[in-house]
Parts: sequence; C-alpha cells; structure tokens
Amino acid sequence: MARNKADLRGLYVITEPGLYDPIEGARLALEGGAHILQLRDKNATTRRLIEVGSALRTLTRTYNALLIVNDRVDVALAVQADGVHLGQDDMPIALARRIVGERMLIGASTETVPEARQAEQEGADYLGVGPMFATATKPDAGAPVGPQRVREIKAVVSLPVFGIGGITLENASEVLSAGADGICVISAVFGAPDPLEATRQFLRLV
Ligand code: TZP
Ligand code: MG
Repeated sequence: MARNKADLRGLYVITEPGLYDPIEGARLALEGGAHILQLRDKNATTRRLIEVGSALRTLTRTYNALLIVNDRVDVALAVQADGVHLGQDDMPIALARRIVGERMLIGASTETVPEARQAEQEGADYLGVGPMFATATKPDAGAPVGPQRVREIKAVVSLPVFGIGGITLENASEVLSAGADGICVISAVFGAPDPLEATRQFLRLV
C-alpha cells in the first residue's frame, strides 16, 4: 500500500474476464510494461475477487506496478491493493476515504467538469475521464466526451487524469496531447491478438 502519487501516470490496464483470463492477462500486460493494473470483474463473487486480487497483488509487486481494485473498498483492503477506483454510483469518495485512510489511493470516474471538481474536493487522488471514444466494452457508458474533456478538466483540477474508453494505438496520442497524464485501456490490450506486444506498443506512446 501507500505508493507514491507520482506513480499515477502512464499506461493503466484494466482486466476484463470476458476478453482474457485476468491473471494471465495481467502477467502479459505487466511484462509489457504497464504501470498500473486494475482488477475489474463485475460478475465475480467476493471470494473470487479476493483470490484473483491476491494473485494480482503478488504479480504487481514483482513488476513494481500499482494495483487498483474497481468498485470494492473491502476487496481493495483485503488484498492490500494500492488503491480503489470508484464510479458515480459507488461508495462516495469522502466516505471511502474515512474507511481506507490517507495511505490508499482513491480514483474516481468522471465524465464532466463538475464531477471532476467534486471528486477532487472529496479527496480523490486521480481521475478517469471518459468515455473518450465509442466503446463496446462498457455498454452502459455514456456518449463519448472526447479528448477535449481532458483539456477542460485539467484546466480546473490539479489531479492526475487518465483518459478512458475506446482508446487504441491510433487515437491514444490525441488523449495525451489533450493533457492526460496517462491512458486506461481494456480491449486494445486484452482484445488484441498479442496482449504483450500491444502493451509494448502503448508503452512507446505514454
Ligand atoms: N469506463 C469508461 S469506458 C470503459 C470503462 C471501464 C471501458 C473501457 O474499455 P475499452 O475497451 O478500453 O474501450
Ligand atoms: Mg464502479
């Protein structure tokens, strides 16, 4: 736990069990140089999340990467993750902060400038902003907000910002040019024929 906030940049890869086995996929992404790994599995039991999270904890330590758990403050604490990532319908950030303390990182999903400001006020450590582009990975995601939203948010908050949603090797530079500190990807890595090689190619961009 308690990694430096300066680590909040670069390539942030999120597991998707429908596309690739989370543990083997994580190993490939970390071998390829991913800086941050998020455990995300909307369908797993709590027991399974803890099993996978514990394996990812070992892997991320080996590769010196951050481990973030999506949605679940309890699982993040149980597997000694570096952080937890919360959306607009998850536990409020200020409440999560009271539970996890100052040492754990809290990330927040935001689409708009007001959401970004609020997440910062509540104590988030970084923001995921998107969807940048159309994505099939999260069917309930809103309409794309585009890289311009990163620029607008960076102008008013002082947190690291990661663009997310529909990011590919072809469009990642638009997100980075808009001021993103990093990019989050799922299908561009875990839907690629060779996730290790795809990760290596993203690493050249970030
Ligand atoms: N949150 C906003 S878009 C998204 C999430 C989890 C899905 C990103 O997946 P992909 O495959 O990189 O578009
Ligand atoms: Mg969530």
